[in-house]
Amino acid sequence: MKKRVFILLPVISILILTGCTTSNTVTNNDTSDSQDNRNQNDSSSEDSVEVDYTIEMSDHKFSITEIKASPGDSITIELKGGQGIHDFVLDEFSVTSRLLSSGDSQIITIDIPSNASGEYEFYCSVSNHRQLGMVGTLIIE
Ligand SMILES: [Cu+2]
Repeated sequence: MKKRVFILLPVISILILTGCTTSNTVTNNDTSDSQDNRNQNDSSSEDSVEVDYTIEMSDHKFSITEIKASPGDSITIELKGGQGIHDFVLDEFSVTSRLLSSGDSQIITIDIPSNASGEYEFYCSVSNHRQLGMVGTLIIE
């Protein structure tokens, strides 16, 4: 019986302490408001950037080498730089990304004409990366 009392006492004191600290944060409206704003910003940025593909670029390849889309689609690709410096070029639809190195990223949008079909090659235009196999295929079907 005595042991139970010893166990309960610290639990009760912890409850009292946490009760005090939570009531302090509730009365402090500034902190709770700023947390709400942060959450809203996070969700809105996710909403505004709906990415169809995320492609990482490293020496000397794209992490995804096959992209599929339908005529009239607008596809969004997030490019992430890795090892080396690379870009993403798709001549037929006049798409050229910035040069991206490790830590860089860029979101590009490819507007596919409604009369487009077939396969189109995208590639990295840096140095001889295309010849080294840094290519991929956009398949429109
Ligand atoms: Cu490259």
